[in-house]
Amino acid sequence: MNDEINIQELPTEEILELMQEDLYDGLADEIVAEVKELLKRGLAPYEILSDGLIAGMDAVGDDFRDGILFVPEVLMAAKAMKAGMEVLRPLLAETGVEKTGTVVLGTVKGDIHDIGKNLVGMMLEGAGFEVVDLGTNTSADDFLAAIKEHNAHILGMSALLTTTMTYMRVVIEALKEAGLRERVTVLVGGAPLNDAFAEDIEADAYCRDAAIAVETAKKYMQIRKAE
Ligand code: B1M
Repeated sequence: MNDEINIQELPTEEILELMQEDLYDGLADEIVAEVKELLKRGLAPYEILSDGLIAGMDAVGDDFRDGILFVPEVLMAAKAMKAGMEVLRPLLAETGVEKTGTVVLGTVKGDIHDIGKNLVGMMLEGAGFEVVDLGTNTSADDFLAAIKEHNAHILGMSALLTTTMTYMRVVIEALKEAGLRERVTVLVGGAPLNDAFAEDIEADAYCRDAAIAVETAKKYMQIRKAE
């Protein structure tokens, strides 16, 4: 607990370090106060995300893998992360730019990890995309129905487990069968993926993080417009 710490007196670097510890300890109120303090100091929202929240979540992931943390603690950390992201959401999504295109986004079937996917959605909205977020545990049928209903330009799929990333191939095969594959750009992301996997399942691109997802989505929209 950092009850006695007055964050206003701490240098920015130390607040970022404290954020990583508080995220690890699942302290949502403290995370919210720290995010607000850093914004007051003029830090860019994306910097707070990567150097504070995501860095903290990386440490959680390492200790989860090594059996030091268990699901309840990781859930607390995820809750604290989401609380911090909620403060940043309007800033990441605030641009007022013209709609760039429509993205159907979801975490694939069998997988309930949604923090990275939510971040990608927020950043895409910030870049002017309309985002149809299908949530987690999304089946191929649900992806296809949403693509048709919203006339989507891009399908974004997220998977955090080696056991669920393979479902992306199932979705891409279903797109082909439905005659939709040429119509939609498929972008995939999530910690266990890489370029080779994306190529193997015939996705258009692998996106290592949310910023790259936005960059890649914009690039494909430009290619479409040029065609
Ligand atoms: Co899970 N979990 N988890 N977990 N969990 C991992 C993924 C794991 C790597 C932990 C570990 O062992 N080190 C491991 C997977 C191992 C593997 O498959 N090889 C694991 C495991 C094993 C499990 C369970 C099976 C544990 C169990 O029950 N025994 C279970 C599975 C449940 C299920 O899905 N069926 C499980 C459960 C959970 C919680 C529910 C407790 C919780 C999820 C809460 C939630 O999301 N609401 C959780 C968490 C939090 C994690 C870790 C610690 C953190 C994930 C995260 O949010 N990262 C994770 C360890 C890790 O990744 N280091 C772990 C922060 C986030 C911002 O990053 O999601 O990578 P990330 O997103 C990035 C990029 O990847 C990219 O951009 C994002 C932003 O920059 N990106 C995209 C992601 N999706 C994209 C989509 C795109 C583009 C880019 O579309 C265009």
